[in-house]
Amino acid sequence: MARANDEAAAALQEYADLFAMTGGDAFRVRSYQKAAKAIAGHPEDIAGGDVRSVPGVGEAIAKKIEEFLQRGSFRQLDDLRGRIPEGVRRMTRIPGLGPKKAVFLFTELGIDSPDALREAITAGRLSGVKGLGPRTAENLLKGIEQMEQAGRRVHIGIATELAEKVIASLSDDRVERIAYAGSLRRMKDTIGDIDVLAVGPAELMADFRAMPYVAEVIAAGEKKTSIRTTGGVQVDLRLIPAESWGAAMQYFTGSKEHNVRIREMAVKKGWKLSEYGLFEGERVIASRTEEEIYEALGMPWIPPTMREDGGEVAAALRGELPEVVTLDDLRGDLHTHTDLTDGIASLGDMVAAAAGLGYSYYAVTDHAPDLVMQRMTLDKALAQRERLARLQESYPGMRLLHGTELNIGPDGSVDWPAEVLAGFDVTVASVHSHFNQSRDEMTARFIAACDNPQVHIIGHPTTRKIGKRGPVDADWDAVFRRAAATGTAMEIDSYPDRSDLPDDLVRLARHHGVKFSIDSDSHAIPHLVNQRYGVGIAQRAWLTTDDVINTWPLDRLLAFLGREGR
Ligand code: DGT
Ligand code: CA
Ligand code: CA
Ligand code: ZN
Repeated sequence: MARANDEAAAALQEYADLFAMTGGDAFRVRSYQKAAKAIAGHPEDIAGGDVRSVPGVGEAIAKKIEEFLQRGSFRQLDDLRGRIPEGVRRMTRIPGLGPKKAVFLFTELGIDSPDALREAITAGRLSGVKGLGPRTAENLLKGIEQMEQAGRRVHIGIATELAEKVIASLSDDRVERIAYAGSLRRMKDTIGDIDVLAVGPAELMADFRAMPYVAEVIAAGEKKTSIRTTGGVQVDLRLIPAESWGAAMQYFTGSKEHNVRIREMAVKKGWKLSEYGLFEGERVIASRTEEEIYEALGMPWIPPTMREDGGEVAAALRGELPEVVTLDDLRGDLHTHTDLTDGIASLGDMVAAAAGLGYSYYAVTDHAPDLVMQRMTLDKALAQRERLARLQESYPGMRLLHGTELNIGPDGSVDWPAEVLAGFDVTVASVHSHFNQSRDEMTARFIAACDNPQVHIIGHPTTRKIGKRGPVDADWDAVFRRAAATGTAMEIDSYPDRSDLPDDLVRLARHHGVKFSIDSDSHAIPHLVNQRYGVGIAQRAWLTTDDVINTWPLDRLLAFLGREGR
Protein backbone atom coordinates (compact mmCIF):
# COMPACT_ATOMS: atom_id res chain seq x y z
CA MET A 1 0.00 0.00 0.00
CA ALA A 2 1.24 3.45 -0.86
CA ARG A 3 2.84 5.31 2.04
CA ALA A 4 1.17 8.65 1.24
CA ASN A 5 -2.23 7.00 1.64
CA ASP A 6 -1.34 5.59 5.04
CA GLU A 7 0.09 8.87 6.29
CA ALA A 8 -2.82 10.95 5.03
CA ALA A 9 -5.28 8.47 6.52
CA ALA A 10 -3.46 8.58 9.87
CA ALA A 11 -3.58 12.40 9.89
CA LEU A 12 -7.29 12.40 9.10
CA GLN A 13 -7.94 9.78 11.78
CA GLU A 14 -6.00 11.89 14.28
CA TYR A 15 -8.11 14.86 13.24
CA ALA A 16 -11.29 12.83 13.74
CA ASP A 17 -10.13 11.84 17.25
CA LEU A 18 -9.24 15.40 18.20
CA PHE A 19 -12.46 16.72 16.68
CA ALA A 20 -14.47 14.23 18.76
CA MET A 21 -12.53 15.10 21.91
CA THR A 22 -13.29 18.79 21.50
CA GLY A 23 -17.01 18.04 21.30
CA GLY A 24 -17.32 18.01 17.51
CA ASP A 25 -20.46 16.79 15.77
CA ALA A 26 -20.59 12.97 15.84
CA PHE A 27 -21.70 12.58 12.24
CA ARG A 28 -18.82 14.72 11.01
CA VAL A 29 -16.45 12.64 13.13
CA ARG A 30 -17.79 9.57 11.39
CA SER A 31 -17.37 11.06 7.95
CA TYR A 32 -13.70 11.83 8.73
CA GLN A 33 -13.19 8.31 10.04
CA LYS A 34 -14.87 6.81 7.00
CA ALA A 35 -12.76 8.92 4.65
CA ALA A 36 -9.59 7.94 6.54
CA LYS A 37 -10.43 4.26 6.11
CA ALA A 38 -11.30 4.76 2.46
CA ILE A 39 -7.99 6.52 1.78
CA ALA A 40 -6.00 3.81 3.60
CA GLY A 41 -7.81 1.09 1.65
CA HIS A 42 -7.63 2.88 -1.72
CA PRO A 43 -5.61 0.84 -4.22
CA GLU A 44 -4.05 3.85 -6.02
CA ASP A 45 -1.47 6.22 -4.58
CA ILE A 46 -3.29 9.48 -3.77
CA ALA A 47 -0.03 11.45 -4.00
CA GLY A 48 0.01 10.89 -7.77
CA GLY A 49 -3.74 10.88 -8.42
CA ASP A 50 -6.83 12.75 -7.36
CA VAL A 51 -7.98 12.23 -3.79
CA ARG A 52 -11.51 13.25 -4.88
CA SER A 53 -11.83 9.92 -6.67
CA VAL A 54 -11.75 8.10 -3.32
CA PRO A 55 -15.30 7.22 -2.21
CA GLY A 56 -16.40 9.22 0.86
CA VAL A 57 -13.96 12.07 0.22
CA GLY A 58 -15.83 15.30 -0.40
CA GLU A 59 -14.52 18.75 -1.21
CA ALA A 60 -13.75 19.82 2.39
CA ILE A 61 -11.78 16.67 3.17
CA ALA A 62 -10.01 16.75 -0.20
CA LYS A 63 -8.71 20.28 0.57
CA LYS A 64 -7.31 19.07 3.90
CA ILE A 65 -5.60 16.11 2.26
CA GLU A 66 -4.11 18.25 -0.49
CA GLU A 67 -2.63 20.58 2.10
CA PHE A 68 -1.35 17.55 4.00
CA LEU A 69 0.35 16.17 0.88
CA GLN A 70 2.07 19.51 0.35
CA ARG A 71 3.33 20.22 3.86
CA GLY A 72 2.65 17.21 6.08
CA SER A 73 -0.23 18.76 8.02
CA PHE A 74 -3.31 20.94 7.57
CA ARG A 75 -4.50 24.07 9.31
CA GLN A 76 -7.47 22.57 11.17
CA LEU A 77 -5.27 19.73 12.45
CA ASP A 78 -2.63 22.20 13.64
CA ASP A 79 -5.35 24.15 15.49
CA LEU A 80 -6.66 21.12 17.36
CA ARG A 81 -3.17 19.83 18.13
CA GLY A 82 -2.55 23.22 19.73
CA ARG A 83 -5.59 22.80 21.96
CA ILE A 84 -5.14 19.16 22.97
CA PRO A 85 -1.59 18.07 23.91
CA GLU A 86 -0.32 14.81 22.45
CA GLY A 87 -0.22 13.27 25.94
CA VAL A 88 -3.96 13.82 26.38
CA ARG A 89 -4.57 11.94 23.15
CA ARG A 90 -2.44 9.10 24.50
CA MET A 91 -4.64 9.17 27.61
CA THR A 92 -7.65 8.21 25.47
CA ARG A 93 -5.86 4.96 24.63
CA ILE A 94 -5.85 3.92 28.30
CA PRO A 95 -8.35 1.07 28.51
CA GLY A 96 -11.43 2.39 30.28
CA LEU A 97 -10.74 6.09 29.74
CA GLY A 98 -12.91 7.70 27.08
CA PRO A 99 -12.17 10.95 25.23
CA LYS A 100 -14.66 12.97 27.32
CA LYS A 101 -13.07 11.99 30.61
CA ALA A 102 -9.57 12.58 29.24
CA VAL A 103 -10.44 16.11 28.18
CA PHE A 104 -12.14 16.71 31.54
CA LEU A 105 -9.02 15.58 33.43
CA PHE A 106 -6.91 17.89 31.28
CA THR A 107 -9.03 21.02 31.42
CA GLU A 108 -10.13 20.68 35.07
CA LEU A 109 -7.02 19.17 36.66
CA GLY A 110 -4.22 19.84 34.20
CA ILE A 111 -3.47 16.14 33.75
CA ASP A 112 -1.80 15.97 30.37
CA SER A 113 -0.36 12.45 29.95
CA PRO A 114 -0.79 8.85 31.17
CA ASP A 115 2.23 9.38 33.44
CA ALA A 116 0.68 12.50 34.97
CA LEU A 117 -2.55 10.58 35.49
CA ARG A 118 -0.75 7.76 37.30
CA GLU A 119 0.97 10.29 39.54
CA ALA A 120 -2.31 12.04 40.32
CA ILE A 121 -4.01 8.76 41.22
CA THR A 122 -1.16 7.50 43.41
CA ALA A 123 -0.93 10.87 45.15
CA GLY A 124 -4.66 10.67 45.87
CA ARG A 125 -5.36 13.84 43.90
CA LEU A 126 -8.40 12.29 42.25
CA SER A 127 -10.23 11.27 45.41
CA GLY A 128 -13.47 13.19 45.60
CA VAL A 129 -13.60 13.91 41.86
CA LYS A 130 -17.01 13.00 40.48
CA GLY A 131 -17.10 9.78 38.46
CA LEU A 132 -13.59 8.76 39.57
CA GLY A 133 -14.18 6.61 42.63
CA PRO A 134 -11.59 4.18 44.02
CA ARG A 135 -12.69 1.33 41.74
CA THR A 136 -12.37 3.47 38.60
CA ALA A 137 -8.99 4.80 39.75
CA GLU A 138 -7.79 1.24 40.34
CA ASN A 139 -8.96 0.22 36.85
CA LEU A 140 -7.22 3.23 35.32
CA LEU A 141 -3.92 2.27 36.95
CA LYS A 142 -4.29 -1.23 35.55
CA GLY A 143 -5.18 0.25 32.17
CA ILE A 144 -2.08 2.44 32.10
CA GLU A 145 0.12 -0.54 32.86
CA GLN A 146 -1.62 -2.60 30.20
CA MET A 147 -1.11 0.15 27.65
CA GLU A 148 2.58 0.46 28.49
CA GLN A 149 3.07 -3.30 28.22
CA ALA A 150 1.30 -3.40 24.87
CA GLY A 151 3.10 -0.28 23.68
CA ARG A 152 6.41 -2.09 23.66
CA ARG A 153 5.02 -4.75 21.31
CA VAL A 154 3.17 -4.44 18.01
CA HIS A 155 0.27 -6.53 16.77
CA ILE A 156 0.84 -9.23 14.19
CA GLY A 157 -0.61 -7.23 11.29
CA ILE A 158 1.94 -4.43 11.66
CA ALA A 159 4.79 -6.90 12.22
CA THR A 160 3.88 -9.09 9.24
CA GLU A 161 3.64 -6.17 6.82
CA LEU A 162 6.94 -4.80 8.08
CA ALA A 163 8.71 -8.18 7.89
CA GLU A 164 7.47 -8.68 4.34
CA LYS A 165 8.68 -5.21 3.40
CA VAL A 166 12.12 -5.81 4.94
CA ILE A 167 12.46 -9.15 3.17
CA ALA A 168 11.39 -7.66 -0.17
CA SER A 169 13.90 -4.82 0.26
CA LEU A 170 16.77 -7.26 0.83
CA SER A 171 15.87 -9.91 -1.71
CA ASP A 172 18.02 -10.02 -4.82
CA ASP A 173 20.07 -12.65 -6.65
CA ARG A 174 22.95 -12.45 -4.15
CA VAL A 175 20.59 -13.59 -1.42
CA GLU A 176 20.17 -17.35 -1.43
CA ARG A 177 17.59 -17.55 1.36
CA ILE A 178 15.76 -15.06 3.53
CA ALA A 179 12.88 -15.58 5.96
CA TYR A 180 11.55 -14.41 9.29
CA ALA A 181 11.66 -16.53 12.44
CA GLY A 182 10.85 -15.68 16.10
CA SER A 183 7.42 -14.97 17.56
CA LEU A 184 6.21 -13.71 14.19
CA ARG A 185 6.73 -17.12 12.59
CA ARG A 186 4.96 -18.66 15.59
CA MET A 187 2.16 -16.16 14.86
CA LYS A 188 1.79 -14.72 18.33
CA ASP A 189 -0.77 -11.89 18.42
CA THR A 190 1.88 -9.38 19.54
CA ILE A 191 5.51 -9.26 18.50
CA GLY A 192 8.42 -7.83 20.49
CA ASP A 193 10.95 -7.69 17.66
CA ILE A 194 11.29 -9.18 14.19
CA ASP A 195 13.98 -11.80 13.59
CA VAL A 196 15.09 -12.09 9.96
CA LEU A 197 17.57 -14.75 8.85
CA ALA A 198 19.44 -14.66 5.52
CA VAL A 199 22.01 -16.59 3.55
CA GLY A 200 23.90 -13.99 1.53
CA PRO A 201 27.00 -11.82 1.21
CA ALA A 202 28.50 -9.75 4.06
CA GLU A 203 27.53 -6.49 2.25
CA LEU A 204 23.90 -7.25 3.02
CA MET A 205 24.42 -5.76 6.50
CA ALA A 206 25.46 -2.36 5.11
CA ASP A 207 22.57 -2.42 2.63
CA PHE A 208 20.20 -3.14 5.49
CA ARG A 209 21.49 -0.23 7.61
CA ALA A 210 20.98 2.15 4.66
CA MET A 211 17.33 1.24 4.02
CA PRO A 212 14.86 4.15 4.10
CA TYR A 213 12.79 2.48 6.84
CA VAL A 214 15.76 2.55 9.27
CA ALA A 215 15.53 5.25 11.96
CA GLU A 216 18.35 4.02 14.22
CA VAL A 217 21.08 1.37 14.09
CA ILE A 218 21.10 -0.36 17.47
CA ALA A 219 23.94 -2.82 16.82
CA ALA A 220 26.06 -3.50 13.73
CA GLY A 221 28.00 -6.76 13.71
CA GLU A 222 29.16 -9.23 11.09
CA LYS A 223 26.67 -11.89 12.04
CA LYS A 224 23.85 -9.74 13.41
CA THR A 225 22.58 -6.22 12.79
CA SER A 226 19.75 -4.67 14.80
CA ILE A 227 17.88 -1.59 13.71
CA ARG A 228 14.82 0.34 14.83
CA THR A 229 12.43 1.31 12.04
CA THR A 230 10.80 4.70 11.58
CA GLY A 231 7.69 3.03 13.01
CA GLY A 232 9.62 2.19 16.21
CA VAL A 233 9.92 -1.58 15.70
CA GLN A 234 13.22 -3.43 16.20
CA VAL A 235 14.36 -5.74 13.39
CA ASP A 236 17.32 -8.13 13.81
CA LEU A 237 19.01 -9.42 10.66
CA ARG A 238 21.28 -12.44 11.02
CA LEU A 239 23.59 -13.88 8.37
CA ILE A 240 23.49 -17.66 8.43
CA PRO A 241 25.92 -20.18 6.83
CA ALA A 242 23.96 -21.98 4.10
CA GLU A 243 24.56 -25.42 5.62
CA SER A 244 23.07 -24.28 8.97
CA TRP A 245 19.82 -22.88 7.58
CA GLY A 246 17.47 -25.44 9.15
CA ALA A 247 19.22 -25.35 12.52
CA ALA A 248 19.16 -21.55 12.59
CA MET A 249 15.48 -21.39 11.62
CA GLN A 250 14.70 -23.93 14.32
CA TYR A 251 16.74 -22.10 16.95
CA PHE A 252 15.57 -18.56 16.21
CA THR A 253 11.93 -19.50 15.74
CA GLY A 254 11.79 -20.57 19.36
CA SER A 255 10.01 -20.43 21.56
CA LYS A 256 12.74 -20.50 24.13
CA GLU A 257 10.69 -23.00 26.15
CA HIS A 258 10.15 -25.27 23.14
CA ASN A 259 13.88 -25.16 22.39
CA VAL A 260 14.76 -26.13 25.96
CA ARG A 261 12.52 -29.20 25.57
CA ILE A 262 14.09 -30.10 22.20
CA ARG A 263 17.60 -29.63 23.53
CA GLU A 264 16.83 -32.03 26.39
CA MET A 265 16.02 -34.68 23.79
CA ALA A 266 19.38 -34.08 22.12
CA VAL A 267 21.28 -34.19 25.41
CA LYS A 268 19.65 -37.49 26.35
CA LYS A 269 21.11 -38.98 23.19
CA GLY A 270 24.53 -37.56 24.02
CA TRP A 271 24.24 -34.94 21.26
CA LYS A 272 24.48 -31.16 21.15
CA LEU A 273 21.91 -28.87 19.46
CA SER A 274 22.78 -25.28 18.56
CA GLU A 275 21.89 -22.67 15.97
CA TYR A 276 24.52 -24.35 13.73
CA GLY A 277 23.18 -27.87 13.86
CA LEU A 278 22.70 -31.12 15.72
CA PHE A 279 26.12 -32.62 16.52
CA GLU A 280 27.65 -35.79 17.94
CA GLY A 281 31.08 -34.50 18.91
CA GLU A 282 32.35 -32.89 15.70
CA ARG A 283 30.06 -34.92 13.44
CA VAL A 284 27.02 -33.15 12.00
CA ILE A 285 23.87 -35.21 12.40
CA ALA A 286 21.47 -32.66 10.90
CA SER A 287 21.55 -28.93 10.07
CA ARG A 288 20.22 -28.14 6.57
CA THR A 289 16.49 -28.40 7.21
CA GLU A 290 14.20 -28.28 10.23
CA GLU A 291 12.64 -31.57 9.12
CA GLU A 292 16.00 -33.39 9.40
CA ILE A 293 16.57 -32.04 12.90
CA TYR A 294 13.16 -33.07 14.21
CA GLU A 295 13.46 -36.42 12.46
CA ALA A 296 16.86 -37.14 14.03
CA LEU A 297 15.25 -36.49 17.41
CA GLY A 298 12.49 -38.99 16.65
CA MET A 299 9.71 -36.57 15.76
CA PRO A 300 7.82 -35.29 12.75
CA TRP A 301 8.30 -31.59 11.90
CA ILE A 302 6.28 -29.46 14.33
CA PRO A 303 4.44 -26.43 12.89
CA PRO A 304 5.98 -23.19 14.27
CA THR A 305 2.58 -22.09 15.65
CA MET A 306 2.64 -25.09 18.00
CA ARG A 307 6.16 -24.55 19.36
CA GLU A 308 5.21 -23.16 22.78
CA ASP A 309 6.02 -26.10 25.06
CA GLY A 310 2.32 -26.82 25.45
CA GLY A 311 2.69 -30.58 25.13
CA GLU A 312 3.59 -30.55 21.43
CA VAL A 313 6.92 -32.35 21.89
CA ALA A 314 5.36 -35.20 23.84
CA ALA A 315 2.53 -35.44 21.30
CA ALA A 316 5.02 -35.45 18.42
CA LEU A 317 7.10 -38.20 20.06
CA ARG A 318 3.94 -40.32 20.44
CA GLY A 319 3.06 -39.62 16.81
CA GLU A 320 -0.14 -37.91 17.94
CA LEU A 321 0.39 -34.35 16.78
CA PRO A 322 -3.03 -33.13 15.61
CA GLU A 323 -3.43 -31.99 12.02
CA VAL A 324 -4.15 -28.33 12.64
CA VAL A 325 -6.38 -26.24 10.40
CA THR A 326 -4.67 -24.35 7.54
CA LEU A 327 -5.66 -21.35 5.42
CA ASP A 328 -6.40 -23.73 2.53
CA ASP A 329 -8.99 -25.49 4.66
CA LEU A 330 -11.19 -22.38 4.91
CA ARG A 331 -14.14 -22.48 2.52
CA GLY A 332 -15.59 -19.07 3.28
CA ASP A 333 -15.94 -16.05 5.50
CA LEU A 334 -18.92 -15.49 7.81
CA HIS A 335 -18.36 -11.90 9.05
CA THR A 336 -17.87 -9.05 6.55
CA HIS A 337 -19.19 -5.53 6.03
CA THR A 338 -20.06 -3.32 3.06
CA ASP A 339 -20.57 0.41 2.59
CA LEU A 340 -24.21 -0.07 3.62
CA THR A 341 -22.81 0.31 7.14
CA ASP A 342 -19.19 0.96 8.09
CA GLY A 343 -17.39 -0.87 5.30
CA ILE A 344 -15.85 1.13 2.48
CA ALA A 345 -16.47 -1.19 -0.49
CA SER A 346 -19.76 -1.87 -2.23
CA LEU A 347 -21.61 -5.18 -1.98
CA GLY A 348 -20.73 -6.03 -5.57
CA ASP A 349 -17.03 -5.31 -5.09
CA MET A 350 -16.77 -7.29 -1.83
CA VAL A 351 -18.52 -10.30 -3.38
CA ALA A 352 -16.31 -10.17 -6.48
CA ALA A 353 -13.18 -10.04 -4.30
CA ALA A 354 -14.45 -13.00 -2.23
CA ALA A 355 -15.08 -14.99 -5.40
CA GLY A 356 -11.48 -14.23 -6.42
CA LEU A 357 -10.34 -15.99 -3.25
CA GLY A 358 -12.10 -19.17 -4.37
CA TYR A 359 -14.65 -19.40 -1.53
CA SER A 360 -17.55 -21.88 -1.56
CA TYR A 361 -19.65 -19.50 0.52
CA TYR A 362 -19.49 -15.90 1.66
CA ALA A 363 -21.62 -14.06 4.21
CA VAL A 364 -22.35 -10.34 4.21
CA THR A 365 -23.05 -9.26 7.80
CA ASP A 366 -23.62 -5.53 7.99
CA HIS A 367 -24.50 -3.99 11.35
CA ALA A 368 -28.08 -4.09 12.68
CA PRO A 369 -30.03 -0.94 13.81
CA ASP A 370 -28.85 -0.66 17.44
CA LEU A 371 -25.53 0.85 16.41
CA VAL A 372 -27.23 4.15 15.68
CA MET A 373 -24.26 5.62 13.83
CA GLN A 374 -24.62 2.97 11.13
CA ARG A 375 -28.20 4.08 10.33
CA MET A 376 -29.36 0.58 9.45
CA THR A 377 -33.06 -0.11 8.94
CA LEU A 378 -35.03 -3.26 8.17
CA ASP A 379 -35.90 -1.83 4.74
CA LYS A 380 -32.23 -1.37 3.92
CA ALA A 381 -31.43 -4.90 5.07
CA LEU A 382 -34.23 -6.37 2.96
CA ALA A 383 -33.16 -4.37 -0.08
CA GLN A 384 -29.62 -5.69 0.41
CA ARG A 385 -30.99 -9.22 0.58
CA GLU A 386 -32.63 -8.72 -2.82
CA ARG A 387 -29.46 -7.31 -4.32
CA LEU A 388 -27.56 -10.29 -2.95
CA ALA A 389 -30.07 -12.71 -4.49
CA ARG A 390 -29.59 -11.04 -7.88
CA LEU A 391 -25.79 -11.12 -7.49
CA GLN A 392 -26.01 -14.83 -6.68
CA GLU A 393 -26.92 -15.52 -10.31
CA SER A 394 -23.45 -14.36 -11.39
CA TYR A 395 -21.64 -16.63 -8.90
CA PRO A 396 -22.83 -20.20 -9.42
CA GLY A 397 -19.81 -21.64 -7.56
CA MET A 398 -20.09 -19.53 -4.42
CA ARG A 399 -23.13 -19.48 -2.14
CA LEU A 400 -23.92 -15.96 -0.94
CA LEU A 401 -25.29 -15.87 2.59
CA HIS A 402 -27.25 -12.90 3.88
CA GLY A 403 -26.23 -12.22 7.44
CA THR A 404 -26.10 -9.46 10.00
CA GLU A 405 -23.85 -8.45 12.86
CA LEU A 406 -26.18 -7.95 15.79
CA ASN A 407 -25.40 -5.79 18.77
CA ILE A 408 -25.61 -7.52 22.15
CA GLY A 409 -27.23 -4.95 24.45
CA PRO A 410 -26.30 -4.61 28.13
CA ASP A 411 -29.07 -7.08 29.04
CA GLY A 412 -28.07 -9.64 26.39
CA SER A 413 -30.89 -8.78 23.98
CA VAL A 414 -30.20 -8.18 20.27
CA ASP A 415 -31.45 -5.66 17.71
CA TRP A 416 -34.14 -7.56 15.83
CA PRO A 417 -36.98 -9.88 16.94
CA ALA A 418 -36.89 -13.60 16.19
CA GLU A 419 -39.15 -13.40 13.13
CA VAL A 420 -36.84 -10.89 11.46
CA LEU A 421 -33.74 -12.86 12.42
CA ALA A 422 -35.20 -16.03 10.95
CA GLY A 423 -34.92 -14.35 7.55
CA PHE A 424 -31.13 -14.16 7.77
CA ASP A 425 -28.92 -17.08 6.80
CA VAL A 426 -26.38 -16.36 9.51
CA THR A 427 -26.08 -13.98 12.48
CA VAL A 428 -23.00 -12.79 14.34
CA ALA A 429 -23.79 -11.15 17.70
CA SER A 430 -21.20 -8.88 19.30
CA VAL A 431 -20.67 -6.51 22.21
CA HIS A 432 -19.98 -2.93 21.10
CA SER A 433 -20.65 -0.90 24.26
CA HIS A 434 -20.98 -1.12 28.08
CA PHE A 435 -17.56 -2.79 28.21
CA ASN A 436 -17.18 -2.14 31.94
CA GLN A 437 -20.06 -4.22 33.23
CA SER A 438 -19.25 -6.39 36.22
CA ARG A 439 -18.12 -9.94 35.62
CA ASP A 440 -21.54 -11.31 36.60
CA GLU A 441 -23.46 -8.93 34.36
CA MET A 442 -21.13 -9.56 31.43
CA THR A 443 -21.35 -13.33 31.86
CA ALA A 444 -25.15 -13.19 31.98
CA ARG A 445 -25.11 -10.96 28.90
CA PHE A 446 -23.12 -13.48 26.83
CA ILE A 447 -25.15 -16.40 28.14
CA ALA A 448 -28.37 -14.67 27.11
CA ALA A 449 -26.93 -14.17 23.62
CA CYS A 450 -25.94 -17.86 23.43
CA ASP A 451 -29.42 -18.85 24.58
CA ASN A 452 -31.00 -16.90 21.71
CA PRO A 453 -31.71 -19.60 19.11
CA GLN A 454 -31.28 -17.03 16.32
CA VAL A 455 -27.71 -16.16 17.35
CA HIS A 456 -25.18 -18.36 15.55
CA ILE A 457 -21.79 -16.83 16.30
CA ILE A 458 -20.51 -14.58 19.11
CA GLY A 459 -18.37 -11.96 17.33
CA HIS A 460 -14.99 -10.74 18.67
CA PRO A 461 -15.96 -12.04 22.14
CA THR A 462 -13.52 -10.20 24.42
CA THR A 463 -13.87 -6.92 22.43
CA ARG A 464 -10.22 -6.10 23.13
CA LYS A 465 -8.26 -3.89 20.74
CA ILE A 466 -4.55 -4.54 21.12
CA GLY A 467 -2.86 -1.44 22.52
CA LYS A 468 -6.17 0.42 22.88
CA ARG A 469 -8.73 -1.46 24.91
CA GLY A 470 -8.44 -4.39 27.28
CA PRO A 471 -10.73 -7.42 27.22
CA VAL A 472 -14.10 -7.38 28.98
CA ASP A 473 -14.36 -9.35 32.18
CA ALA A 474 -16.51 -12.49 32.02
CA ASP A 475 -16.57 -15.98 33.46
CA TRP A 476 -15.41 -17.56 30.23
CA ASP A 477 -15.78 -21.11 31.52
CA ALA A 478 -19.48 -20.43 32.08
CA VAL A 479 -19.88 -18.67 28.72
CA PHE A 480 -18.11 -21.42 26.77
CA ARG A 481 -20.06 -24.15 28.55
CA ARG A 482 -23.30 -22.50 27.44
CA ALA A 483 -21.99 -21.87 23.93
CA ALA A 484 -21.15 -25.56 23.58
CA ALA A 485 -24.54 -26.60 24.97
CA THR A 486 -26.51 -24.28 22.67
CA GLY A 487 -24.41 -24.87 19.56
CA THR A 488 -23.29 -21.24 19.43
CA ALA A 489 -19.93 -20.78 17.74
CA MET A 490 -17.25 -18.45 19.07
CA GLU A 491 -15.57 -16.20 16.57
CA ILE A 492 -11.87 -15.95 15.94
CA ASP A 493 -11.96 -12.41 14.60
CA SER A 494 -8.88 -12.21 12.39
CA TYR A 495 -8.66 -8.44 12.22
CA PRO A 496 -5.10 -8.23 13.56
CA ASP A 497 -5.60 -5.57 16.24
CA ARG A 498 -8.50 -7.62 17.56
CA SER A 499 -7.18 -11.21 17.27
CA ASP A 500 -10.26 -12.13 19.29
CA LEU A 501 -10.69 -14.74 20.76
CA PRO A 502 -7.02 -14.86 21.70
CA ASP A 503 -5.30 -18.27 21.59
CA ASP A 504 -5.51 -19.07 25.32
CA LEU A 505 -9.29 -18.55 25.35
CA VAL A 506 -9.65 -20.58 22.13
CA ARG A 507 -7.90 -23.44 23.90
CA LEU A 508 -10.24 -23.10 26.88
CA ALA A 509 -13.32 -22.96 24.64
CA ARG A 510 -12.17 -26.00 22.66
CA HIS A 511 -11.80 -27.85 25.95
CA HIS A 512 -15.52 -27.16 26.56
CA GLY A 513 -16.43 -28.47 23.10
CA VAL A 514 -17.14 -25.10 21.45
CA LYS A 515 -16.99 -24.68 17.65
CA PHE A 516 -15.33 -21.69 16.00
CA SER A 517 -15.68 -19.44 12.99
CA ILE A 518 -12.47 -17.87 11.64
CA ASP A 519 -13.71 -14.59 10.16
CA SER A 520 -12.03 -11.57 8.62
CA ASP A 521 -14.51 -8.96 9.92
CA SER A 522 -13.55 -7.13 6.70
CA HIS A 523 -14.46 -3.50 6.23
CA ALA A 524 -12.51 -3.25 2.95
CA ILE A 525 -11.27 -5.61 0.24
CA PRO A 526 -7.65 -5.81 1.51
CA HIS A 527 -8.97 -7.05 4.89
CA LEU A 528 -10.30 -10.31 3.44
CA VAL A 529 -6.86 -11.93 3.52
CA ASN A 530 -6.51 -11.19 7.26
CA GLN A 531 -8.06 -14.62 7.82
CA ARG A 532 -4.47 -15.90 7.77
CA TYR A 533 -3.96 -14.34 11.21
CA GLY A 534 -7.05 -16.10 12.55
CA VAL A 535 -5.70 -19.39 11.23
CA GLY A 536 -2.51 -18.68 13.20
CA ILE A 537 -4.55 -18.28 16.39
CA ALA A 538 -6.45 -21.49 15.62
CA GLN A 539 -3.21 -23.41 15.07
CA ARG A 540 -1.77 -22.05 18.31
CA ALA A 541 -4.83 -23.54 20.02
CA TRP A 542 -4.48 -26.85 18.14
CA LEU A 543 -7.80 -26.57 16.29
CA THR A 544 -8.56 -29.06 13.53
CA THR A 545 -11.08 -28.65 10.70
CA ASP A 546 -13.69 -30.39 12.82
CA ASP A 547 -13.56 -27.47 15.27
CA VAL A 548 -13.97 -24.74 12.63
CA ILE A 549 -17.40 -24.35 11.03
CA ASN A 550 -16.19 -22.38 8.01
CA THR A 551 -13.98 -25.25 6.88
CA TRP A 552 -17.08 -27.42 6.56
CA PRO A 553 -18.96 -28.12 3.32
CA LEU A 554 -21.99 -25.85 2.81
CA ASP A 555 -24.55 -28.52 3.80
CA ARG A 556 -22.88 -29.21 7.13
CA LEU A 557 -22.55 -25.48 7.80
CA LEU A 558 -26.23 -24.82 7.01
CA ALA A 559 -27.27 -27.66 9.29
CA PHE A 560 -25.20 -26.16 12.11
CA LEU A 561 -26.92 -22.82 11.49
CA GLY A 562 -30.35 -24.47 11.56
CA ARG A 563 -30.80 -23.41 7.94
CA GLU A 564 -30.74 -26.82 6.24
CA GLY A 565 -32.38 -26.91 2.84
CA ARG A 566 -31.83 -23.20 2.15
P1 DGT B 1 9.37 -11.54 20.94
O1 DGT B 1 10.43 -10.99 20.04
O2 DGT B 1 9.43 -11.03 22.32
O3 DGT B 1 8.01 -11.41 20.38
O4 DGT B 1 9.62 -13.14 21.08
P2 DGT B 1 10.64 -14.08 20.32
O5 DGT B 1 10.20 -15.48 20.62
O6 DGT B 1 10.77 -13.71 18.89
O7 DGT B 1 11.99 -13.86 21.10
P3 DGT B 1 13.40 -13.25 20.69
O8 DGT B 1 13.29 -12.26 19.59
O9 DGT B 1 14.04 -12.82 21.95
O10 DGT B 1 14.23 -14.51 20.19
C1 DGT B 1 13.86 -15.22 19.02
C2 DGT B 1 14.04 -16.68 19.24
O11 DGT B 1 15.44 -16.97 19.35
C3 DGT B 1 13.45 -17.19 20.53
O12 DGT B 1 12.10 -17.56 20.37
C4 DGT B 1 14.32 -18.36 20.83
C5 DGT B 1 15.66 -17.99 20.29
N1 DGT B 1 16.55 -17.46 21.35
C6 DGT B 1 17.00 -16.20 21.44
N2 DGT B 1 17.82 -16.07 22.50
C7 DGT B 1 17.86 -17.27 23.08
C8 DGT B 1 18.51 -17.78 24.24
O13 DGT B 1 19.24 -17.09 24.93
N3 DGT B 1 18.30 -19.09 24.54
C9 DGT B 1 17.49 -19.87 23.77
N4 DGT B 1 17.29 -21.13 24.11
N5 DGT B 1 16.86 -19.43 22.71
C10 DGT B 1 17.04 -18.15 22.35
CA1 CA C 1 11.49 -11.66 18.15
CA1 CA D 1 15.12 -10.81 18.42
ZN1 ZN E 1 -18.34 -5.81 15.59
